Amino acid sequence: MKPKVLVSCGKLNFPEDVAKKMRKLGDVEYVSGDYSTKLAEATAVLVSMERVDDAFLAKAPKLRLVSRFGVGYDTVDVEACNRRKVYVSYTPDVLSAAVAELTWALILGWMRRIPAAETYTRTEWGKREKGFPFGSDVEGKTLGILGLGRIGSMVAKRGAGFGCKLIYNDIVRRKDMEDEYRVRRVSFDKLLETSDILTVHVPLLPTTRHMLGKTQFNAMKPTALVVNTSRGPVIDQVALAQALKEKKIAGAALDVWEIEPAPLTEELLKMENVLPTAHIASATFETRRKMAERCAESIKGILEGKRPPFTVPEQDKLSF
Ligand code: 8YV
Repeated sequence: MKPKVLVSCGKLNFPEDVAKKMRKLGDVEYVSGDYSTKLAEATAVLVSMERVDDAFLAKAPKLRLVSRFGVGYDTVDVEACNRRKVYVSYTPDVLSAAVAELTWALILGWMRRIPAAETYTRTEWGKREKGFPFGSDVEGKTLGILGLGRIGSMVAKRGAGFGCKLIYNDIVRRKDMEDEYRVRRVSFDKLLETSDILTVHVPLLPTTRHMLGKTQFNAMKPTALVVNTSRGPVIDQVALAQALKEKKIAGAALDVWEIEPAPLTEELLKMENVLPTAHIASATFETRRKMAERCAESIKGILEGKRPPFTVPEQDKLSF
């Protein structure tokens, strides 16, 4: 009997032809909804945003690999995987450009009021009534980047092209980026005070949860825009809605949410100065295929009895 591989991210994300290449080595099954009973026989599982914790792993005694379809693996308890000798792989790098592009689409969309302009064009333009959607320049604005890692750096590079002043805050200094793109490292407080546009690119960790809340919004410019394409819980959404109502900041463009899918009752979805998207940052045909291929390489590795490539950094020195 061939080893069992479960794929929970659907055929759009993990195309049939990629799955086909693995079928010589394993029995690949697409799953959806609650697939916990199928875990009993699984050797590898490709996960989307579902939580992989002790309870999940307890149902999967034969599991050797959790392949995360994405770069963020806050949904996977890596320590629990280590205890059970299960590798965790992810898909860094291949999606950085797509996420940076969506970040810029949100920045430009909000600054130039594209959603309002679209509505105006479809409804009011011919009537020549009030409401012409004036926006703001991006050139010359200070772009504050919280987290200058793989994705933050790509956002900075594009920001240089748009003529922004670039500042960043990160626990790691990026001298290479400072030299090449004139991006200046500042304290977290300075980043909040100085940014016209603040864009978030940190992973979700205990130390970054609610990193932006009431105190931080109060410290920002009343004209500032906050953009988030990282993880919803990095921002305290209740505090954000309050800050927007009290005009402590001017707006937000959000691709990620504390609860996903964001419930339609969510206050931020009803605000005109919020530009919302549905966690689509990596959702391009090209990027999702690259992500699928990365996952397939890791799965192939485990099915061939090798150490899989693209394991998470916490497992760099581990071999099971
Ligand atoms: C999701 C992401 O993984 O890379 C990440 O961490 O958040 C996204 O690319 C993707 O939406 C499906 O799981």
